[in-house]
Amino acid sequence: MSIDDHRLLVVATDSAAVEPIEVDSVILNAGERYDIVVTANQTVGNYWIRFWGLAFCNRNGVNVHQEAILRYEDADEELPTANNTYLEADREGLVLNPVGVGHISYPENSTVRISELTNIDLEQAQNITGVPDNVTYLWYRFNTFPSGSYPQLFNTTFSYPSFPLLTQRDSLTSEMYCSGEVPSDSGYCSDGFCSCTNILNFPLNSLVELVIVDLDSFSHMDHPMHLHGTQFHVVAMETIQNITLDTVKQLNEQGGISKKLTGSPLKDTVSVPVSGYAVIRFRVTNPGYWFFHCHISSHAELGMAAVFKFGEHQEMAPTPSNFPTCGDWQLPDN
Ligand SMILES: [Cu+2]
Repeated sequence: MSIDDHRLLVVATDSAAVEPIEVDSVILNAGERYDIVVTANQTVGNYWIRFWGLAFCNRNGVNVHQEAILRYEDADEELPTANNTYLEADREGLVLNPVGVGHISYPENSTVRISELTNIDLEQAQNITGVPDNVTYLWYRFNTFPSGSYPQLFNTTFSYPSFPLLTQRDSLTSEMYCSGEVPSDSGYCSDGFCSCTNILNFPLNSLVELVIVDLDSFSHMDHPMHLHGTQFHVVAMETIQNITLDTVKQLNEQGGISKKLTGSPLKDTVSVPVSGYAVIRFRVTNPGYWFFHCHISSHAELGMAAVFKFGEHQEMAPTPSNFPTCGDWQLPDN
């Protein structure tokens, strides 16, 4: 997203203030939000506000673009004179939140990654310093089966539970879900395709470090991973050539990932670098079952998701008495 002849002062993302940073364009992956301030300091006139589709919106000759008009007071009611083609929207200069690093060539020093932003929202900031109580490597890739290609966390497709986990948690039994990596000879897999309701446990008040790793060599896209129930700090992100899970694990265990543990930006959706990783940290304070998923709707629909269980059942808000349950709705007589 960019505005002709104007720069964008980004002041917040995903509802948390950041140290203002002036850029020429910002890339919004699915689910992300940015607050920007625009100074109308140009000649009175009309200027294109340009939206340039990437990933799915820039494939097989599909070049989605859209424009709006920034019209100054006293400007004529006419269209801006500049062309408004797809390629015209490729704004030069500094871009915040680049996608496809390693696949799209950006000029040197022309990108700012989210992890380089600085949080100034002290009210929402979490204390994430110290040794995490829990370090989880959450990795994904596309896997191809006779029925098609699936973006899978832990080589496993999330299957949606048949009832809401929070309000009907007493009905949940251990054979209804899996947790993390699933053995390929388990009952959740057949012909190499694994599917289950994946629930990861995080104790209340624990400090979690989640290392989200993209092992994909199929789609070359940055997946916007979105967590419900809490914001998180994005403390590091990087692109790695010939990435493997072990490389990232070793790097992290040997202290080879430099992390911003104070002042790192708060987000609820992080665009994970393709063939790379994002390290996020958060403090578990909001008991419940919370959905974690790729915010590209088709990927979430295909099961690129997991559920985070924060705290134990008795620590979660009680279900109101007579609360509706799945399947108890009756068709009215008429
Ligand atoms: Cu995705």
